[in-house]
Amino acid sequence: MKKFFLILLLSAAAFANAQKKNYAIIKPTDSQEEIINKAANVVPSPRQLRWQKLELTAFFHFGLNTFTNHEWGDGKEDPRVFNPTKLDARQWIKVAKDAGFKQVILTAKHHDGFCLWPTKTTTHSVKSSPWKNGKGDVVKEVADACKSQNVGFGIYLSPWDRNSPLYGSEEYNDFFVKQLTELLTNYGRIDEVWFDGANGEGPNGKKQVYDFDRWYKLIRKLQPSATIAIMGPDVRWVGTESGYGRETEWSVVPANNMDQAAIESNSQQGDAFKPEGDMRGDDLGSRDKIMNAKALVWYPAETDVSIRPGWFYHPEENDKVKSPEKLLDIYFHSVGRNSVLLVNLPPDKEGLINEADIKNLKEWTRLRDNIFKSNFAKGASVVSANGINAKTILDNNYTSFWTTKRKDTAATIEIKLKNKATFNVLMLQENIAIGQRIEKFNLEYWNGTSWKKAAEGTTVGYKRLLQFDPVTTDKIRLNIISSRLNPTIAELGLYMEKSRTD
Ligand code: FUL
Repeated sequence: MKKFFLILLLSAAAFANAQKKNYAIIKPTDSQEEIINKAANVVPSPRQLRWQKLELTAFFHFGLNTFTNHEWGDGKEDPRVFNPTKLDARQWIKVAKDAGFKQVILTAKHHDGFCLWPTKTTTHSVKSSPWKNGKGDVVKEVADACKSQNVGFGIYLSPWDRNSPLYGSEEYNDFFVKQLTELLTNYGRIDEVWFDGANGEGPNGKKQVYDFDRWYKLIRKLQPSATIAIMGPDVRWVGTESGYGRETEWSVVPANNMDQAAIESNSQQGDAFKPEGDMRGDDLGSRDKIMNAKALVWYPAETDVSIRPGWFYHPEENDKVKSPEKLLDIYFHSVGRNSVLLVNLPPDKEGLINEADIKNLKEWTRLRDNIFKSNFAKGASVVSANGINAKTILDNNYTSFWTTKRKDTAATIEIKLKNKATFNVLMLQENIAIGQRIEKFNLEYWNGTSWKKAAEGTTVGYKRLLQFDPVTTDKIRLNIISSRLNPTIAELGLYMEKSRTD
């Protein structure tokens, strides 16, 4: 009998979890407390959670601009200039994988309209180029290299097309759907579709009204596990191309254009949200921001940045590749600020990632490995008076987590290290499958006579990294000062970044 009740209880818990959604509707009658509760219970969809765990993804900007030495083509370029002599997509993927990137995104078509695959929709493609006598397919080569090296594959298809004569008419949406269909059916699994926000004039001076709803439905149908980024409902632009995310980064943000009718019909769930508004403010999701929202949605940040000043390869930028130290700083301020980092590695005219970029990527990887190889908290004893499962914050398993008893939203976790250690980096992870909740925390260390503050922060989310002056101690405590609902910590790490103190 007891067993029966246990099963009943467990399945009730599983049911409650299954009920969790990546959005919440706010009623005009909801109290402030109800709104905060709703925000704390919004969770990523399975595709958003998979994407968040990638941490590092790479962009490949490659196309006619690589050969004309431009950033934006005007659509009038001669496709015959596209002729990479040594193109080897396996090299691109190996370079990316060795640097820790888990997924890549290729510019299948940039604003100039030139298609890197032999599309049936236009002759402005690799088919009209001398490369492989017009028989080549860059999308296929990259997709195949990703499959064989077990790296995720995504496509960038620019809605803005400066070559298509259809641009500016309803037929352009049909044309775009055909291009998307080719890409989503002929290349195996697609993990991300990236729609850029640029929307200028086409060759005949007209602007286009994009039929995003139709495009989203097509992607959901053909590649249901793909995230749709930027001008899409799954992944938000962080708001800058500097590589630096915001200090306080909430993945739950207001969405005032949720389509109620679509939400109510089950089949549409998850597609009912259209991105809107300016993503560049310092604060998108604080209590103040969500108080007046009509709806809340899980809409996490992606930080895109190029390893070079431009997005496309330019030979004169070979000595302007971001240094390993700069890339490390970017890592701390993007992945370490609750976002996924998307670094652009533009292949050169030969069709290879240039040596200058490879050199800095290798050194960046070495710097990261050196810092994160030893967690000084490993094997420590962990106690928290009003918490449960405290030990799990050191079990290297993201799914198990510490949380508080009753309705406590503040707590202290005390950690006694196995040995005295010197460290200057704190890593925290919330279990976002439960929701993003922590609003304020600090880290204190015992200096032999009293507790001293080493670092403090606001949001945590999927991952938070904090750098501080080195401390030597065998006792620390993490104080969760405020949280929207019971906080969770999935993992905690203490590391030493030597290069900062050398
Ligand atoms: C921008 C584009 O205009 C750039 O060329 C680049 O593709 C970047 C990632 O997005 O909006």
